[in-house]
Amino acid sequence: MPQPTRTLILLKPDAVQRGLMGAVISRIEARGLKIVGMKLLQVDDALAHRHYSAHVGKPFFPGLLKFITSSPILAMAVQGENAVEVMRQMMGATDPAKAATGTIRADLGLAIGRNVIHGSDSPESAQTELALYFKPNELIDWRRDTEPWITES
Ligand code: IDP
Ligand code: MG
Repeated sequence: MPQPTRTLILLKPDAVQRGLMGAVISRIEARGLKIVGMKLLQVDDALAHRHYSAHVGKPFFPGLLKFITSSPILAMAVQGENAVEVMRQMMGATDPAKAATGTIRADLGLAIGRNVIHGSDSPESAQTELALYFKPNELIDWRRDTEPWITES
């Protein structure tokens, strides 16, 4: 039986401003994934540079930095079997115009620079990214009584 893993999900400033937090959270809950941490926060320049260190220097980085620090985000730790991969599939391709219909980015977004959601791209980056946003005691290992109706484990 696959062990549950955790991933970092951010509802970006566009999602918060557009009132889409509930719509995205509903999809995550309905899929059977479990939210084990949640925080509304304002990303500052330092955190943005750490989170997007791989993109510093790219042509779109200044715009990305301005966008991600422009307004609050909702950070979530999401847990479940293959949570990283499942969330990436649910999110869809980086550019909402190219994302498959039915994915969060395709259904709720139009432009690559306003693509609603971030999700870690590997279990390793999930560990690193979760530590940027959450202290260990802010992640709650709670028992969900519907678990046997969602997985066989
Ligand atoms: P991902 O979010 O699907 O993992 P990455 O390539 O890691 O995509 O890029 C990180 C974020 O940078 C994207 O989600 C998007 O907000 C922004 N971004 C990436 N490429 C572009 C671009 O070409 N123009 C504008 N923003 C971009
Ligand atoms: Mg990425």
